[in-house]
Amino acid sequence: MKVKEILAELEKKHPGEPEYHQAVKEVLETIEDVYNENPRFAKAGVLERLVEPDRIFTFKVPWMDDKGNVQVNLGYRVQFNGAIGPYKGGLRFHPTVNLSILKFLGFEQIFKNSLTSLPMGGGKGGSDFDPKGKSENEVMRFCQSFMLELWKHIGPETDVPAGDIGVGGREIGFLYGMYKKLASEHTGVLTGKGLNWGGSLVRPEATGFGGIYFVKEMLATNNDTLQGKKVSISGFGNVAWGAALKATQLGATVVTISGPDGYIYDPAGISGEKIDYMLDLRASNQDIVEPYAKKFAGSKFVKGKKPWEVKVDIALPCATQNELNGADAQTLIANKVMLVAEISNMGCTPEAIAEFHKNKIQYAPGKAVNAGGVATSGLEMTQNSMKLNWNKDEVDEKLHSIMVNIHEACVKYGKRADGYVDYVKGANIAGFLKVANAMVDQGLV
Ligand code: 2IT
Repeated sequence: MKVKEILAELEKKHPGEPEYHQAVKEVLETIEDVYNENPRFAKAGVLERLVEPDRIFTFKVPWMDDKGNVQVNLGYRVQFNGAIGPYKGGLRFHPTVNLSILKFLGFEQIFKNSLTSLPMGGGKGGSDFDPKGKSENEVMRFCQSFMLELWKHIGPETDVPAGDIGVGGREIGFLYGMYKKLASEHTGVLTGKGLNWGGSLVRPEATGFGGIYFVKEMLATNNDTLQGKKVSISGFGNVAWGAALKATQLGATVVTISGPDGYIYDPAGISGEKIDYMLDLRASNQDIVEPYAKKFAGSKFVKGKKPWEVKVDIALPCATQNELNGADAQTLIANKVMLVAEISNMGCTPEAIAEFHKNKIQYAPGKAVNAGGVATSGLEMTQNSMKLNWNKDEVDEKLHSIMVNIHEACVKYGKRADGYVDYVKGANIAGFLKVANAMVDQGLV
């Protein structure tokens, strides 16, 4: 196959997009064998078409701050691949957002959504808007201006955005309100909506819960469980919160969370009111975790460091891309980590993944582990279409069985002769096959 040529071509055509190249490289290298075994993929130019988004919208987002000053941000929506369903994926509001980041996220989303077994294509969007320190009115004015442009390109059967970093229930509310006003309709055009206006139970918890259900399955392959395990988590947002909640429920002790300012080490375990406090920390819009150590005795704040230096059984990156590098992986391995599962998107660098594989550490990538978030978004879309609401147990059961199925698919395509499971390969092949076959079936479009 021409993996090398396709990558070289991509780097030439789109220079300065390292995260995007990283995501594409990982997928192409792991699907090479199945691609070569199916000549119909090459004949249909599947890879050449798959690596380019269907289309990208870029727009200006002007808004006025509380002091009356005009501010201008950039807005984007990347509609990456719609072979198996409407484009689906989150919106990220963060100062680091650029096309490389959104194209990597949109590309990953194609395979993640395919793995959920629900009919959703891949997309992603967002803005370089920084929510840190902004007032609620400023956030609202920004969201309204953003939607004033985005609404032309989305719809419940076309493209269904949701949240990501910097976009939670509050932002989805402001975005939805503006969409509804412009389109004159109440419809499932966004997911992560409030419970009283079309949202689904369990969606807020879903990414973290799904991640822990997946970890449970990984452990079960070695007849092990979460009971008594020491767990480190990075981040302190929605994903970290859901993961801490479920891991604790299943008997693990979560000893860290982190922010851009450093990490919290709490040997007694982050449970109960401490997990609730994560929501207060996030709502304060300060993007720091230090106040946790002042509030809870026995915990400490470690300034400017990542939590991967703490000795644990299980490490769960829950913050952002490339947050765990080769040196971090070596530290974890020296400290006898048994399992690493990304609940953030592309949380580990290629060097870190290589360390885990070399040392036969159980490791699974974000596109499999964190698929519970978008899967539950898919369940929200189903409920919106049927105009009814499932109860908590119904949604949670569906989420659980989706995660068990994703794990099974990873094992099916990723198990090596010695029994070690390459979850990267397994997830990429399982996700790819469905999309590639759909693209071939639908002709050159
Ligand atoms: O990365 C992700 O899968 C998300 N941010 C959730 C996307 C969604 O449409 O629920």
